[in-house]
Amino acid sequence: MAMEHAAVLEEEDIVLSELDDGELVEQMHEDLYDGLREEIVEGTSILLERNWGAEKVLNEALVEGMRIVGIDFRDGILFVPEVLLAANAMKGGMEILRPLLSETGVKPIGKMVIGTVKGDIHDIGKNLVGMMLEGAGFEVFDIGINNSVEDYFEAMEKHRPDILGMSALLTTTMPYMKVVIDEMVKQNIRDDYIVLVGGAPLNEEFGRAVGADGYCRDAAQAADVAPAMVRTRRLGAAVNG
Ligand code: B1M
Repeated sequence: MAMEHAAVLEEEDIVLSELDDGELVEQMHEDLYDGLREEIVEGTSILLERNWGAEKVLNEALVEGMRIVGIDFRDGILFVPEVLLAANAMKGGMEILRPLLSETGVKPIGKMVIGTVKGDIHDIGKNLVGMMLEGAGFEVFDIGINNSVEDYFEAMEKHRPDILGMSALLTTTMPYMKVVIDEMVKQNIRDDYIVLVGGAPLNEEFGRAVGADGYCRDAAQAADVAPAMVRTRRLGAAVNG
């Protein structure tokens, strides 16, 4: 009890704005671990005030902190409720970064529908990809989590995107990407869209095996390849009449 009390006091004593950049980032990793949303929001704002770019805050403070949470979740040190709190804290920071990441002011260079596949409720990575694509000048339609073939088809029909993006974080849900792509082939619409897939358990080989046009390791890579793929496709369409 005395130890707990001391820890609370110690936490209360920390004034985030008085920490230097390195200490603050480290503290944010700890606060993310402890699921402290308010502190993450405050830390994010402080780093931005110190002229950190939104992408640097995202990668060094938030994504890195979440990576540590992931390791301890895997090793059975953290459990689902704690990880949910960490995810909620991360979302607090992401809400501040979102408009900055997408603040390009350029006319949309393409449209993307993105969603996590059926049976899978992980959405942090997918949200990041959406944000980065917005940042790269895309109009993004995020259809959320747990999407069936019908959900993806409905969104494609409604938004007519250049790209369909699918995310999966579980080895048990990633095969569903093939179900969606196979149905696109069956309905003769596969070639109407660029299909990009991503998520921690995937790799290039898996992307090829399910028949996607590309696999993206992370959000930055997605933001890199997506515009190039849309340009190439449009050029091809123009050349072929
Ligand atoms: Co889950 N979970 N989880 N989880 N969870 C993992 C994925 C796991 C690896 C943890 C572990 O054991 N180490 C493990 C999967 C093991 C496996 O399949 N082999 C796991 C498990 C087992 C589970 C449950 C089954 C646990 C349980 O209930 N027993 C359960 C499943 C629920 C379900 O989906 N049906 C579950 C639940 C949860 C929470 C709800 C608690 C929470 C999700 C909260 C949320 O998303 N709103 C959660 C979390 C947070 C994680 C970890 C810790 C972190 C995931 C994350 O957000 N990473 C994760 C461990 C880990 O991955 N380190 C884990 C940060 C994010 C920025 O990275 O999502 O990889 P990531 O996205 C990256 C890239 O992958 C890529 O870009 C993103 C940004 O750079 N990318 C794309 C992702 N999607 C893309 C799409 C694209 C392109 C790139 O398309 C164009």
